[in-house]
Amino acid sequence: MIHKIPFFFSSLVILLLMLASCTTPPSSKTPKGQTAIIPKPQQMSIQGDSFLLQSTTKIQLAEAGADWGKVADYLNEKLAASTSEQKLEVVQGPSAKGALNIISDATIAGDAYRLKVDSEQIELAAGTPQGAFYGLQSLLQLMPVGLYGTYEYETINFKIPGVLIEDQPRFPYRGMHLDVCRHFYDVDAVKRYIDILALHKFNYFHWHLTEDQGWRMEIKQYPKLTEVGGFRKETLVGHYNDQPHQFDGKRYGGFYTQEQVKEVIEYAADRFITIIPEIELPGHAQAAIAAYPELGCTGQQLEVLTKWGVSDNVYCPSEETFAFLQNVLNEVMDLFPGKYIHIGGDECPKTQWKESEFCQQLIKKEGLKDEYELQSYFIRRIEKMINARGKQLIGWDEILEGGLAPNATVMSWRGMEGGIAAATQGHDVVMSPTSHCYFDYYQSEHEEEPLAIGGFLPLEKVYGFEPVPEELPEDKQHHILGLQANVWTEYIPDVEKLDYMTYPRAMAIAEVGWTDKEQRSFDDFVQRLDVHFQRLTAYGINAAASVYDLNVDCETKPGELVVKLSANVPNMQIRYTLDGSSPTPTSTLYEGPISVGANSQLRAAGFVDGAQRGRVAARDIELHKGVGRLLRLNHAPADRYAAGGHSAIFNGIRGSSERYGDKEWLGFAGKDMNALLVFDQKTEVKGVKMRFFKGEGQWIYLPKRVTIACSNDAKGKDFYNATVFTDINTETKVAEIDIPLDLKQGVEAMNIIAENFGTIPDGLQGGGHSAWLFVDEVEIY
Ligand code: TNX
Repeated sequence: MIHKIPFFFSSLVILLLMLASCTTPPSSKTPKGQTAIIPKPQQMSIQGDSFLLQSTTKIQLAEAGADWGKVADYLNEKLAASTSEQKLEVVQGPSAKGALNIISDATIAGDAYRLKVDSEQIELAAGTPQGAFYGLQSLLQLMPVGLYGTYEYETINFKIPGVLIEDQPRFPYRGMHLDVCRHFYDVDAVKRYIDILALHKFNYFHWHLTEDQGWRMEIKQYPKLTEVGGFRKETLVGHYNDQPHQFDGKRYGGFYTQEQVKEVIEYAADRFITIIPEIELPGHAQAAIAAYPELGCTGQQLEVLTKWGVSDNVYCPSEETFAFLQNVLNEVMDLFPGKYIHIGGDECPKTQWKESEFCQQLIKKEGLKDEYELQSYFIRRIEKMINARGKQLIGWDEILEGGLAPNATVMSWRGMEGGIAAATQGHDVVMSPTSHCYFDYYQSEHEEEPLAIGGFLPLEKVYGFEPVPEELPEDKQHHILGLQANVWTEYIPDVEKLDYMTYPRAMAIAEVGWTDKEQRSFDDFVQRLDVHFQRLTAYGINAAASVYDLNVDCETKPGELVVKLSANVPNMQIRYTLDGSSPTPTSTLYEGPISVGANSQLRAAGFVDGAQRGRVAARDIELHKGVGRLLRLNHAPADRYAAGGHSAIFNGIRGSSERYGDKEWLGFAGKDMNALLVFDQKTEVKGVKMRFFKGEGQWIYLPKRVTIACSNDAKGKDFYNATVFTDINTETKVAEIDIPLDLKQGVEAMNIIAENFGTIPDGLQGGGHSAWLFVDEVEIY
């Protein structure tokens, strides 16, 4: 039986429901938020009554010594900022009832801590001030979320739930990196970055200070490094792949004085974070060579690089260069108290060393095999300088090439392999592979994602990172010190975008670094993140909400498309429309794959408690004659560019006109696209439309020609009537072609071939390699 509700009444109900959903802040129902700690503690139980922290509560410090004081100071700083400048009195002495007691307990090892909250007192016990600092971070996350903000409360009056937490980090190295060279971040921005690291129990900040595009740290002995090397005349606009390159014509730069560097080092030390400075060598050094041309191999006067990529201009391994680097490193080591000095070592082209007579003679004189061994010679000499000062060299995994320096620590970025090789040789390793740790990569497939360097690294993938490779023998595993995520800033010009790219992915890295594997679950993480987002918002952080976007996967059937929608977070309702209208809390509820049998405009979004979370996913579906008719592709596309399956180019959905990494584009490495389509009856075909991506900077070329042949054989044999289409070109990133065909009499099968460009000419990006061919929708009409 169907009950009919009068129209005005049902509309009223809908209106009320919508109003209710709009006015309900997501925070109102989250008392669980008070125990949403990131990174998740190893052991935590909620027990007993809560403690009321008030302005009269005292901090009872059981141990003297400045570093214990830092823990109390940090808490007071946060309290003062989030209230009207209120602080707690700090008293030296043994534990007392009613107080927040910070206790030094020698039985607690390493950086572990124990936090016990009950109605009578708070007991924060640790073996070291650093451990107590981590306990304090957990305590802060038990307080209301506004504690991360500014002037959110009048007074200190916070209810803290009764808990017992026993916690310690999984890895001794938990790092985040920031490239301040491609784009410059001033002292305040760097301090803010460091503070957020502290909130998440990171203990290393890798400060990437020198690059081709800018030298950012004052060196007293070489003032031109910052005067000249600190500024570039202009900067590339848009993506490196957009050809021809265009520039903004604006001088850009900046640097830190040594006084400012000291200030940042102290700020980090107050948060138990060690800074690792990176002074890049022998490559990525064009800014230094622009300042002092004698450091290069050609002696040529260069300018600070204005575009991204890898420069051929590298240091010449001359005595003059080594003396320069010795002096620079001495000033760096005078300032930075930590044990590690990062010397880069990555992406050093050997072109100029091959051509330089000096380098060739040096290779002979030192009995080296080639330029790779020359690089290793270079690094070994630098290592001696660093070791002589009691410090340790750390470098990117290229420092393995030509032989590793005896005491070096390796940062493995091109994958896990470099790390495995180094650990096998008995060297320490920090894992930082592009696959899981590069926050300059895209984090969502959504069309509106801001420009990124490329790649695809969603939050769940970051969270799934395992830094200790299974294949590494157990007795070598202790060499994996931990992990680090990198924020390269070619496409990150300001703090707002820096936030967007870094958070919440950095929180996932924090948890992988801190919490044991067995304790972690992504679903649980995103639930805590829901609350954590409120803290980040209070702090003023522009974190990405991409995790709330939906995933859209399609499967083709003859003349039909089956669309699967899924959310990345639990407890999300998916609602959709097929008429192009925006989904609302009352749109059709997604309950399983949708069979789309007619042209439609799918719009879908996720809802939690009636409120939309994340963006609307939009797919315009045009069920042309080729949908579901693909019999096979005669050459397979590359796995990493076939996320939507082989039939993605015959599914009725067009991919992005800006990016080729989505589920609609197929990428063929050095191969043709050769598709065989079979219809289940004679079909009239009026033509074929096709889309190809052009990104010559990334080796992606348009096809030489397209050939279409027809067959009257139901199995796809005996082709005839080949139509050839050439001169494919475009001013934009995507070439769209339309090939009219006169096949009124109908065909049973078609063979469509887009011919790969072939070998890229010398002198161009990727010269000598075979080109990529990227194909999107092939529409048969
Ligand atoms: C490679 S990672 C680089 C950086 C770039 C980065 C962009 C590494 C050691 N070198 O110079 O900024 O790729 O993802």
